[in-house]
Amino acid sequence: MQARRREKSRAFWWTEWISEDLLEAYRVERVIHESATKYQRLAVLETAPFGLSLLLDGKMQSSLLDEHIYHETLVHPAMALHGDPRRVAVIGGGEGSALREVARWKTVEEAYMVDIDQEVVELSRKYLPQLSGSVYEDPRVRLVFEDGRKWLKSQNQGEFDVVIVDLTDPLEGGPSYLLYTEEFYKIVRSRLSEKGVFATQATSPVHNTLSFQSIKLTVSQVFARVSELVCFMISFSAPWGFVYGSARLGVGDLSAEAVEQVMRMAGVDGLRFYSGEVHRALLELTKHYTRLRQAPARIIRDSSPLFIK
Ligand code: SPD
Repeated sequence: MQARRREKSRAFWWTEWISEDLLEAYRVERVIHESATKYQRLAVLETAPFGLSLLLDGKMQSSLLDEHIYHETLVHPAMALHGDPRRVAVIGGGEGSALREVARWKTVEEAYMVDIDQEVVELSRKYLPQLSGSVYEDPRVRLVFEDGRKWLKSQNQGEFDVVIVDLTDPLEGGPSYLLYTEEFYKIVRSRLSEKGVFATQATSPVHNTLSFQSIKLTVSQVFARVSELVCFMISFSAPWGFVYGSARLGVGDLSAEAVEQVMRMAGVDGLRFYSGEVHRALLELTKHYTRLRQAPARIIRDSSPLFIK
């Protein structure tokens, strides 16, 4: 009892802006690690509601409670839309979870993960090894520490089947806001093969409405077909949006059976959230969430980036 009381007394409340109208507080049991990398502030916290968690610039990125919901929804619909992804690039995604999901596809021959911040990758491996699992031992995996936009630009045209963009939110002064612009999406499209598919995290359609709608509008300037999915992220305290771009198909064109079949053919297993049925359920929820709040949207450009709080 005595020990439990002492333990509790070290706990404190962490506050995090969800939007400029919403500040959240959650209990932190223990700070495992805190440092400033070359690009951002990094914290690994044992939180009471979400378990062990990685935060960048004060914002939740991945918690053991539900990171699989985010990463499975980001990666698998894009891979399923392509159907036979062989060369895949993850831009960002430093804790390794998106790469872990890509590697479930046996069709994949080469999977790049390109993160500007080597320290995020190293500290995640040290303090949150559950997130990357054994993915860095996979011979198909290539790790690159470089600005994702610069790196993608240096690749050949039509090189990738799927490009997954797994970033921190577009924060003013942060390392990722120039990877939400029309100029960046043009680079992505040109490095995708004809049937290539692109997926990006797209902030919350409910709490960051202008940002979500603007990301969608900006992607639609570049890709013929743009679609979206929303899932509820417990540790972000928000419904969370993902936008997919391609030449032809959108996520709404995939039936539950088609998703199951393509994943079976590709030997995908071990998923904890996503399935054909969940895909269809998310489409229904997405309509609901995106109807809840509407906002004007604008095209995001390098010269007029968009920031959230
Ligand atoms: N509000 C937090 C949003 C974080 C989005 N990116 C998470 C990246 C995890 N790989």
